[in-house]
Amino acid sequence: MITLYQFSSSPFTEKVSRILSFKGLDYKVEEINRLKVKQYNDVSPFGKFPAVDIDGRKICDSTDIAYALDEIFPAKKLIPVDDLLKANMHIIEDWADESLYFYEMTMRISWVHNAKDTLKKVKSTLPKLPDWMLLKLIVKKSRDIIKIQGLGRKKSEQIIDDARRHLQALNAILSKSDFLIGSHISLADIAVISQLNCLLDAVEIQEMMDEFSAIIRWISRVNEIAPYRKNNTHC
Ligand SMILES: N[C@@H](CCC(=O)N[C@@H](CS)C(=O)NCC(=O)O)C(=O)O
Repeated sequence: MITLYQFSSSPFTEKVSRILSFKGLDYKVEEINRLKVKQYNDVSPFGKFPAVDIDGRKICDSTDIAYALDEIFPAKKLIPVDDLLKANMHIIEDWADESLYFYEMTMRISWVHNAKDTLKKVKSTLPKLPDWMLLKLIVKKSRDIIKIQGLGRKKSEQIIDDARRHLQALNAILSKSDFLIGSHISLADIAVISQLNCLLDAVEIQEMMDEFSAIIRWISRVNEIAPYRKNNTHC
């Protein structure tokens, strides 16, 4: 039995959900109340989610979860066996998790005009407060984080240019190849699409997507093989 402990609004939840669906695994979802994170210390001692319980084995961090799932359920692997492919996969996965993540946080959550729409999607993971208060809360929290991280100190035009450069790089790879690493889907594709899907909530990203036809075709390809099932079994 697999339980996924999640904040449904998180790109890392989407990443784990896509891995589970790619592998054809059934699982139960437990949505975490952000005010009660401490109650889940046994599954996530760092208080970050997603985390999973696989037959009593508790794992947090989407990367560790991915490696564990490949080890326990090796029939359909997402981590290449070849050392060079695995190294390239690791670098792209880490770039998605540690760089693209802050672009989605900045553009989709800290920019108020996008955050208003994002709020509708993320409300279920937040305390029950009036919308105006929630909006203020998510914008402030994300701004505090990205200010320390650095992106929050850049002008919005610079951030949009950075994001466009990231998408140009992806599009260049995907113009030559069906997947980001080699000829098969890997954890790199799943990590990137999960961040990109959140980035797509930002109107500035939506507006530039017609420049990136190879990315659009790749999104359909990955969605087919490793779909994001937003609400699995809620308990
Ligand atoms: N490296 C972690 C990142 C997970 C992460 O940052 N999750 C965020 C939600 S998007 C979280 O739990 N934030 C709560 C907090 O930082 O207190 C992973 O890959 O799972």
